[in-house]
Amino acid sequence: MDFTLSEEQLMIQQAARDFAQNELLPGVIERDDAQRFPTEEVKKMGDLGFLGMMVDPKYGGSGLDTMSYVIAMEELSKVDASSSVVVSVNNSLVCWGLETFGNEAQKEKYLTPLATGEMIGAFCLSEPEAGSDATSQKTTAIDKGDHYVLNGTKNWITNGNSAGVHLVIAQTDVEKGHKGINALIVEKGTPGFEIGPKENKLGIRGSDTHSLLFNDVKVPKENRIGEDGFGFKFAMKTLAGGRIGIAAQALGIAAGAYELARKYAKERKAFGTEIANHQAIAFKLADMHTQIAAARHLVYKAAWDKDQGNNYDLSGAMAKLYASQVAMETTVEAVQVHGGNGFVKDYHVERLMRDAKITQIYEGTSEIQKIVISRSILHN
Ligand code: COS
Repeated sequence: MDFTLSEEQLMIQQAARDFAQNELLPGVIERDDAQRFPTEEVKKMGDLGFLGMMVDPKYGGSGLDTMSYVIAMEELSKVDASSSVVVSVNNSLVCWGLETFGNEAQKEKYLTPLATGEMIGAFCLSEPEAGSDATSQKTTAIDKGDHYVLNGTKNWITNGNSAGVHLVIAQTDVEKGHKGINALIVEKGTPGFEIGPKENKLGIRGSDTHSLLFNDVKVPKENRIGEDGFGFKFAMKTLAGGRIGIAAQALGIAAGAYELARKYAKERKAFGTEIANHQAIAFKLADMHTQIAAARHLVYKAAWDKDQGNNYDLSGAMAKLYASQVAMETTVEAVQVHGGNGFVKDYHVERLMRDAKITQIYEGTSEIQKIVISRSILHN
């Protein structure tokens, strides 16, 4: 196993770093404050190929590996997790799901505009009573021959209002339990499909999180992904890869906070010297650096597993569990290193601390990751 980055991966890392510094950083505080979606920034990321990184070039993607994707996610997330979550959802949940399990007609119609950033996608699994308990879907997709009729509510949907296409998980046959669930491609604007109010969130406030309401929405049968009843497996397999993207996001948030804390500690003086010369601060930086390095190895290992064609349920869950914990701990300590300045918005670390929290919740809470990990180590 060799984690030395290739020339190409180093170029991608530099391109993502430059984009984050030049395009994301200038408005990031203001977007967070105003809860404004990064529309222009997402468009530019599409132009640069960040929205369909792993998609085959014949569908407009960049044709890169998962390693390149996590490297880019880390760099973007150091600065703006509200923008990087768009990258993560579009790449891992929407494009990957469609490319891996969609048919040729679905790929031609939807994957190309999604991979190029002409439009973005959303992944709609969570419901008011089915977040972690994902098999308890209350949204129904009743089979009417050549179409399904969709009814129900989805909650906390990232890109909820901005997405042009939604992958919606719904129950067709209650008797069959999770084997009666389908995944449907639903276009924004379909009659009966309403976007609910925007959520007012603790973190990733620039991202666009909504509930979605489906009221007798007609979805053509050709928009079902995979065989009848494949929807739950689709969601699980897709989320397993999504977790690697969120682990990389958590890693980036931690690394971004650490870099700010390190710089600040070398500039700020107290008791006649830079605070980095006080062991109380130096040891915090040592801990952060060590934990981030460990998190990065787990993230790279999960990405490597995916690129090798190995099963990545376990390595992805471990990467997400640990990197999100490191994101939380590092950002809290980065605020502490900044003292009073850490508590005000201009220094960025308070935003990173707020943004870190969601990485322990979405695409499977830390408790869900522990279910996945413990089942894997106990039952295999
Ligand atoms: N890949 C493929 N199939 C999977 C899978 C995976 N990673 N994980 C589970 N499955 C399959 C199982 O094999 C089972 O199918 P079979 O009965 O054919 O064997 C089916 O899915 C149901 O699995 P299970 O019986 O383990 O379901 P549980 O209700 O116990 O729940 C967890 C499993 C907890 C892992 C699942 O509900 C989960 O991941 N929940 C969190 C969902 C989530 O991330 N929500 C956030 C929403 S997106 S922001």
